[in-house]
Amino acid sequence: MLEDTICAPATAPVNSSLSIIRISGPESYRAAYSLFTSRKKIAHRFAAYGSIVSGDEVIDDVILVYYKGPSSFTGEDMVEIFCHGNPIIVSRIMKLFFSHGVRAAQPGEFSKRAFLNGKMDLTEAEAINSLINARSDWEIKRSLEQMHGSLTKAVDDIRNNVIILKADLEAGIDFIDQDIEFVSYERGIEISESVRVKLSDFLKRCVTGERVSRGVDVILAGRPNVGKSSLLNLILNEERAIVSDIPGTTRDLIRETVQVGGVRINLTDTAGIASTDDDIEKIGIERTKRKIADASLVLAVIDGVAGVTDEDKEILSSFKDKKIIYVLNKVDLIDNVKVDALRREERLNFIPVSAKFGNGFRELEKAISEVINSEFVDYDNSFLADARITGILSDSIVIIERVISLFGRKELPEIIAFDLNELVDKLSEITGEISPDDILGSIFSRFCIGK
Ligand SMILES: Nc1nc2c(ncn2[C@@H]2O[C@H](COP(=O)(O)OP(=O)(O)OP(=O)(O)O)[C@@H](O)[C@H]2O)c(=O)[nH]1
Ligand SMILES: [Mg+2]
Repeated sequence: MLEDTICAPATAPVNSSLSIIRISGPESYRAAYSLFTSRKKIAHRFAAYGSIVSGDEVIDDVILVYYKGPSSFTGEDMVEIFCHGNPIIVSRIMKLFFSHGVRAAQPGEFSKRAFLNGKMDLTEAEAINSLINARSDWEIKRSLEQMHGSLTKAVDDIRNNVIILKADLEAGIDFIDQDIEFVSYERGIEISESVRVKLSDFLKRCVTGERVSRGVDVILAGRPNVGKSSLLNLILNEERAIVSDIPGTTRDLIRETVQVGGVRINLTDTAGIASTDDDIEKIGIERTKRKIADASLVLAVIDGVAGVTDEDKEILSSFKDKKIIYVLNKVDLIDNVKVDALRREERLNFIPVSAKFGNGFRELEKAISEVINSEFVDYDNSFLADARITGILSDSIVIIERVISLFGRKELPEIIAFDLNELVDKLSEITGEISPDDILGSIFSRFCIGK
């Protein structure tokens, strides 16, 4: 346990119905007892109603909950105060606590204490941070799973394999004169190989997770005036881009983030591709082409009234290496017979939409989700890991590859066991069982105050 007692607001400094102030450490109870009118009601996990007072002056009427350590978030004695949501009140209550042996908490200090007191491991603490900062349903789901230990379980599984292999090797060393072999070199290679496969699979799942959480790059492209900006506005559900019947309206790239099918996408509207003498439009078209090259998915927009023109064909042929969804826009101006005819003649599986009236929007959303699902295979099975974790996994793969070659060269078991031990330590860094102070400092300082 740490000696001092810390305090911070757990809610944002805005006017709202409620604010929460958190206090953790050995002085929590005593400070609350001095400042709260219903002091007799202060009991473990009991919501007590009363006032916070400074001498005779009432600062606010609040609900106060006391948690006796170790049954609290941090594992220490804690108090949570639910006051009215005014930053002035929050600040006055905090100042009172500061005059009762309590100091202001650093960012992430509550979570850090929870970690140091064994309430959660590092992956679980980091998951709380990603849950709070999640920008899509997908990220929320992953964060919750990791808060409940999914990443820890995956690490433990691999680490246990390594520990058993190391124990068998060491047992062999102890009984060397009795000629008992606990693990043959061949078996050693086999087990290490399976560990290597598991580690690279783990790393792959982290890399996929990272890509999905950064957002999938989706781009709207096509001839001028086909309705790209109108589609952007429809998907974003706001009038973000200028729409006009003048071809060449959009020149700069317009990038916005939106959730589709529970996943974050970075949607970019572009300049219509055409031959033009306008220098600015030319620059816009150049940018569009570069952007298309980097995109994961292209929404190729075609004007339903004009049908598929030669210019469309030329543009479409330049997307041929890309994942494409063909969008037939302005279907409010044509009938189904024409849509079917176009589909047959052009052999393109269009999604008919009207960006102006919203027809076909659900189908378009569904098509985007389907492509993301197939593109990011197994994305439900990925992890939200940062550079710290992917770095540890890459280092671990280097070590296990070394182990495999040591087994192959029939090195002394002591030497192989030494490397296996290094691997166990490396993997323990993921959950924080072994973690240098500076790493902990850098992880928790990314958290916000009160967390
Ligand atoms: N009737 C109808 N008109 C549409 C539809 N979508 C777009 N329009 C109209 O088509 C014109 C061009 O729309 P924009 O969204 O500006 O087209 P754009 O592809 O972004 O054009 P550029 O930025 O010039 O490349 C505007 O007058 C829109 O109102 C639609 O689904 N139905
Ligand atoms: Mg436009």
